[in-house]
Amino acid sequence: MKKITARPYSLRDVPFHYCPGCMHGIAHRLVAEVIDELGVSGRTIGISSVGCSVFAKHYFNVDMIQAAHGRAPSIATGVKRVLPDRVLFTYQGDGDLAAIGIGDFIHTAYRGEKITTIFVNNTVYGMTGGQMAPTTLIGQVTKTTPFGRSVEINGNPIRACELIAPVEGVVYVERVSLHNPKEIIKAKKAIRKAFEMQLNGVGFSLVEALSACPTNLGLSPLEAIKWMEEKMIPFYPLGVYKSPAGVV
Ligand SMILES: Cc1ncc(C[n+]2csc(CCOP(=O)(O)OP(=O)(O)O)c2C)c(N)n1
Ligand code: SF4
Repeated sequence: MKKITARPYSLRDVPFHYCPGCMHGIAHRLVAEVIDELGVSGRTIGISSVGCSVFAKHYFNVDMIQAAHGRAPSIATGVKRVLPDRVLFTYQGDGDLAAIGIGDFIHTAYRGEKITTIFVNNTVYGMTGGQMAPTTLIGQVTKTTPFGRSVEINGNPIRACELIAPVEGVVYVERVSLHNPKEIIKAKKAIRKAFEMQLNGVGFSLVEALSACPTNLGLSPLEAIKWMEEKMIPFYPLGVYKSPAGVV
């Protein structure tokens, strides 16, 4: 019988702890497949952040370091500078990257560090029970915004791709979504390109993957996918925000 799919070598055979409908597991698999395809599992170091993906270190079959909240890009910077032949990626949620870690993220981008950031944006703090994140949509109800996020009180959501795409030293920025198979295929291509940029020594690369947190949205997995299509993607448009000439 022809084998058409298998667990990637770079993903351990350990059950995920994620809730039904969570897309962290999809993102993990895509990253693992790309690491396998590029043949770099032996020299890849991932930095897991603080959030629901804190256990990413148990799932990826590559060397992993656990960062304190928001500090993953700074740790990746240090490791990459000491071991420049390694492939460094950070795996961060939106609370981690865009709240306490926004300084580390922006300075890493401005320094043009040759690392790759995988940023899973689900518009809430998943792990800690659904508080407002910097990415929470205007009007979105969360534990700490029971009347919906208000621009007057809470300010505007942060769009990470748009924020760092213009920065020199940032070479590749793409926003993808994990809500259906077609978009998941595109997401994998984006992750692969981001890793390739690093392997070619060009500069900082970012892939923002839109994702759902059905648990904290209070929706079923299918309802959460619909919510992403109707509310999230219009606010966070998908596409390539920066890419070197000739790279499509
Ligand atoms: C300095 C610090 N502040 C706050 C926390 C509490 N905390 C842990 S995870 C988390 C939310 C992470 O959410 P996000 O990055 O969006 O990831 P998700 O769980 O949604 O995947 C928070 C606030 C912490 N551990 N350390
Ligand atoms: S709380 Fe949300 S982000 Fe965390 S595992 Fe559950 S669905 Fe995923």
